[in-house]
Amino acid sequence: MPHRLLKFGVSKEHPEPRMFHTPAQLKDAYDVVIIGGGGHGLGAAYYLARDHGITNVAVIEKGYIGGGGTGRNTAIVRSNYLTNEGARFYQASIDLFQDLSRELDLNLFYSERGHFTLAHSPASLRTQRWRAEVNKHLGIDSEVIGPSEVKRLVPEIDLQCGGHLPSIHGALYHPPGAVARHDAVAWGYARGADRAGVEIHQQTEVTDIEMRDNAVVGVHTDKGFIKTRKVLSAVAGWTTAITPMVGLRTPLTVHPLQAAVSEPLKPWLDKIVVSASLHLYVSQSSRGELVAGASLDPYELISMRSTLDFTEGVSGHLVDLFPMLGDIKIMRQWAGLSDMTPDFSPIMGTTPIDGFYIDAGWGTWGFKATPISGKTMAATLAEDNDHELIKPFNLSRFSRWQLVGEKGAASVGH
Ligand code: PYC
Repeated sequence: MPHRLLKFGVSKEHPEPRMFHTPAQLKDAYDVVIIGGGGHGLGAAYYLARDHGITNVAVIEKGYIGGGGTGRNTAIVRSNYLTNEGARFYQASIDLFQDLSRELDLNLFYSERGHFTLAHSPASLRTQRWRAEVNKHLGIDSEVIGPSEVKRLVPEIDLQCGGHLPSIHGALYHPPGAVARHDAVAWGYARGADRAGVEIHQQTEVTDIEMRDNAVVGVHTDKGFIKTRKVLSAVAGWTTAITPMVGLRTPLTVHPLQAAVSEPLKPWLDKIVVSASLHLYVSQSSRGELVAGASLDPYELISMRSTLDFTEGVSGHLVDLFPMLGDIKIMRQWAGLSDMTPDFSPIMGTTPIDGFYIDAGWGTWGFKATPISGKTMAATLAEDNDHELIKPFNLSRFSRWQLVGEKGAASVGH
């Protein structure tokens, strides 16, 4: 054990600086209040300070930072989307992710693996071709490969899926697909924002938003009232608790999404494998655990309880795809909340309420958008104008019927 680590372990003090400060109390007023201390809220705070010099900012988090969707996903990063709007947006996120460990001076364990979306039918292969064409057009590395190439790149896979399901016809292969340490992304943004002067208030709950003449004038919390003219709601699965405070209607529905990790295994899977037909995505973490998830629980519910039904399904499908996993143990499982939109794209930007901005609709694709959502929401708040990249995702698209249909690029059937 390194001497420094041993000294730290036996010391009664904590000689290392904390990741960020815990302010004793709220100030009377801030230029911006961000509701939600997940990756998106903290990212927005960080880029408000870095790109726009706005540091009189409070991030209000009712639990602990990164304790919501940021810490409950399977940490997959990819940009192989179906629409121009989606693919450009997520590619901009990858561009930021690739340099983020250096930028935040924190190892985010960003690891490019290559991402396979398996096709179990000719129809599914056609969708993957379409995605590949959109991707190539935008300079994103994606191509359709046949079953023998899948087998060459992932030799452990059973192309016949144990004979229980349609065999694998091919895959969309996306080499830049990656995984990252999700908690570290929240911590890195929190530390960067804190160093710039942003205040992070954990264990503080927003109870109401004060408005006058259709404009935000303040935020009520369980620790007191704050004056502010700009509020960003970045609370993903809790959005439907915040939007009624300003009388805003959204088409969001909230479903639980579950995931699990296995006991640690020797490294054998260096790719990310997704099968919509099997409702499965899996990668191997740097600790050797298989990290696997499924589709949404098929009912609307605001609950983060795990179910045995999920464990049985995910385990069975893992064995269908990789028969040698029959004896491994599932070590942990958990659930998060997915705020789903009808078109599977996010809701971002300005709203009809002056000073109220929204970052929601993150469904099952929020983690991969963390850096670009932080950056574009910061620009939108600073300029009170939707950033170019997020214009297509404005809430008003639902009343204009200009949806950005990304269902075909969701990892699993929902
Ligand atoms: O969209 O990449 C994805 C994803 C992974 C897990 C759930 N969704």
